[in-house]
Amino acid sequence: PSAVKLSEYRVPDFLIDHVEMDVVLDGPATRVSARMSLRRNLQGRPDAPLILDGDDLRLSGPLEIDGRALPLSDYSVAAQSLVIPAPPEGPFELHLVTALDPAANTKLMGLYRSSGTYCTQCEAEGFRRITYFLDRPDVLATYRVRIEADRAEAPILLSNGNPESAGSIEGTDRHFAVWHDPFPKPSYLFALVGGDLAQLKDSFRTMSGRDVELGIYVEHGKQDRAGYAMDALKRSMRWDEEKFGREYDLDVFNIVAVSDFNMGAMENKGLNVFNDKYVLASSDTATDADYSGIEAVIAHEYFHNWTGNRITCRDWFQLCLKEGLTVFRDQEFTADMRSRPVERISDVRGLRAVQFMEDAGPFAHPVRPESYREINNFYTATVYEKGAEVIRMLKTLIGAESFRKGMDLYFERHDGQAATIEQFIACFSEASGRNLDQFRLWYSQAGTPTVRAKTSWDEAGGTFTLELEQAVPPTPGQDTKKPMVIPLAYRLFGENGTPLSVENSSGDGELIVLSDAHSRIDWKGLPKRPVLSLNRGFSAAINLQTDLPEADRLFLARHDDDAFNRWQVLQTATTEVLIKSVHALRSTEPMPDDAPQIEAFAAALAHTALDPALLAQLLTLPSEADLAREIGRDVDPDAIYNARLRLKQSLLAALEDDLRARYEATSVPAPYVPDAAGAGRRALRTVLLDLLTARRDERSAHIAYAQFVSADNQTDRIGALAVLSQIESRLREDALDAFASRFAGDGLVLDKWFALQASIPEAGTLERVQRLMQHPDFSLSNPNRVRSLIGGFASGNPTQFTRPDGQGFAFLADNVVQLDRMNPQVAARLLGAFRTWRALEPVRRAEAEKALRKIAESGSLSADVNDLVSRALT
Ligand code: BAL
Ligand code: ZN
Repeated sequence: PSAVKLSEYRVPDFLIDHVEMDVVLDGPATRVSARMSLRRNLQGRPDAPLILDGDDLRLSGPLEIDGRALPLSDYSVAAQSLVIPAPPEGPFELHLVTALDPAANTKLMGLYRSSGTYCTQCEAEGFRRITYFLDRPDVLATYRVRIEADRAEAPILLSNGNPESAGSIEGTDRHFAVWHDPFPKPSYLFALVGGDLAQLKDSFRTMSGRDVELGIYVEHGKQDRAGYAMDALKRSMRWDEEKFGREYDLDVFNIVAVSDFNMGAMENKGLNVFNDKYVLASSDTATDADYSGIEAVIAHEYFHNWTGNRITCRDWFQLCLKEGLTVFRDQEFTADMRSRPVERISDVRGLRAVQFMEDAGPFAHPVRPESYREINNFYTATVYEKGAEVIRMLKTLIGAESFRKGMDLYFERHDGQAATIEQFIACFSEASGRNLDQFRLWYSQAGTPTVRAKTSWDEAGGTFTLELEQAVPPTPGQDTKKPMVIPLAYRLFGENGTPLSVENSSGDGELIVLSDAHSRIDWKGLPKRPVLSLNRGFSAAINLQTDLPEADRLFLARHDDDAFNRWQVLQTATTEVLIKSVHALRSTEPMPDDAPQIEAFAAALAHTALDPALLAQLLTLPSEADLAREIGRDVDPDAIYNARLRLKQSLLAALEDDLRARYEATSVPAPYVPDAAGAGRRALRTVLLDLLTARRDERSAHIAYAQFVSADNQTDRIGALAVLSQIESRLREDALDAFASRFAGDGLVLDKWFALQASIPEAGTLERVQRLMQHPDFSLSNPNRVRSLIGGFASGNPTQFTRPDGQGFAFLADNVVQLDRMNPQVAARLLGAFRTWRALEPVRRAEAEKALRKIAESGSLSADVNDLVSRALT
């Protein structure tokens, strides 16, 4: 398909004000009747034909306009479109019926079946697989939906909005329900569910005193795993009222969990459909990470009700308008619910591991892309996570008060509209009185800016100087870049760690706004050289290179009152040592001295007052992916793996007693509670276990195995199994077998088991993964299973996926091609593992290219896969 371009946006020629749908769920004979109230858009082209979008559709029966069948000569219909060259001039009602077979819909877009339940996924372009429509986000309509189904097969019938009526169909075993959504919405927010599901009920009283009925629907027998999601939902509803003044607007809010879902979840108006991974949790089945994932995704989808649904996107180029903003909101929610610094560290870790990688490779694109060939490929870390960072930078730049004013103005001005980034930013310009034209480059320029910081001290004049230099690297289609607006939060510290309150020459409080390519800031009248803490809290999403002397780093590690930067200085120092080790392992250079790392880790371990969650972050080495990104070219994943293992072994040799003592202290006999404090303690436990077992010998295996068998919750169990799975031993296989028998049939839990095995850094892993594909609980048609096993191998096993013999790449290529025939979206996602292939050393790089070419040449590929493969190869 040809590229869709932002510059070619045109308003729709027709509008749809209201839709009456009648959906008869009847297996392969499912029928959808749609009556659309259409009118010409006065802003559109006056003589334009009516062109409705379709995808793989079959019309059943004649087309009617205002109750009269339209002669065949007056329209043309194909699987992908329906064209009426000369529709009536005034408003009219178009009626059409489509015939669907939901069970045959393996793409999981449109109306499909998951474990027998009828469900839908329409974002971005799935509604056109249900009926012919103006399937674009700037066409907003109200909907009334009647659903009819067999009562035994589908006792639960749900759609968007409020329930209007329900009843039996006389003389049959069938029944119906009618739902009405009074809020105009784009078709991508349409949803419908029909199935035999259990319901967890609750209610919420809004800030204005309205009672909202809440329902979470899950497979029978799993209701007791939905309690945490319900609690998270109520907390999200309250938080949005308190922090953003946003109240829920319908009488009901329903969530349905399904086991086959391409995304994490979907924010359909009043009826969120979820991947069950983000709903179901019990202490026996879910880890702390699962619980916090549920909390975040429940919040995210709920927050979309205002940022996404009440105000939606004009077109798909504006995806970050709702996604970046809503990720920002869910991150803030988590920070309020849990520990703010720990949330920040983990968000930044995630950003660097995925988005910075994306920004540095062939898939780099602006937060607001300017062209696409397949929109499904733009649900990326750049649009979501970098999009959230842009909002955070905006808030830092204009201040919390102006930010809230801007949000209020945005809600007030654009409620009910399909908006753009320009309109969004204009609200903040007005609220703050600040010109944000240059700031908007964050939306249009791809690539992660690098800022170099150089400090100097003039003893005689008491002046401390910071010189800053910024550059944005070239990315596909963007060779040269303009300087960005980079908000750098900072603090100067004097002796003993006291913050100094001294104005800088730019006069912006403890914030430097870098907007030129070069900039110089002076602090005058200082008695001694201060220590600078820069980019505090990761205020700007940049690569920062500083010339901090070792003494300043040690000082900051001890005294910085920004926990993020305390973590960052240790990460930076550890990264440098590890990179030196990587070079040494690949040459005859001597190995670097680990003593400073050992000292820093010892100091952290000795700090008993530290939040265990923060200590866990401090003791976690930069990941293999982090190191690969920092190295940037000629990457040898084996050397990176060995450098990390070697450092862990040195830390263990020097600190074994301290590590063991801290490890033992993390074991408390209290019952499992999935709260932040307990999660922090358990996270620390697993990090310490990983260090304690760094020798990877039989004794190490026993230590990990002991935690595995004694664990009374899934976090400790999986933590132990993850560590044990890295150690080649009989105990590992025993533990893996025990886990598999205990959770046989529970795909969601076995996903962890699949992923762990896929990540084993050993030559036998590829064969193991191939064997696991035959496991009775594995299925290529279930996206979660595919992501765990195949995705776990491709994205979670740097040494084996990139095997120098190319077998890892070839395995992925074969599976992508096979999966593409079934579910292009899931197939394309797997190709994300190739985002850094060009940075590999030459042997691996050549093998990666071979695999990509093999995919490219394998014949009829979906638009999704075709787009990514060709971008990867350009
Ligand atoms: N809108 C797709 C899923 C999400 O970002 O919420
Ligand atoms: Zn979202």
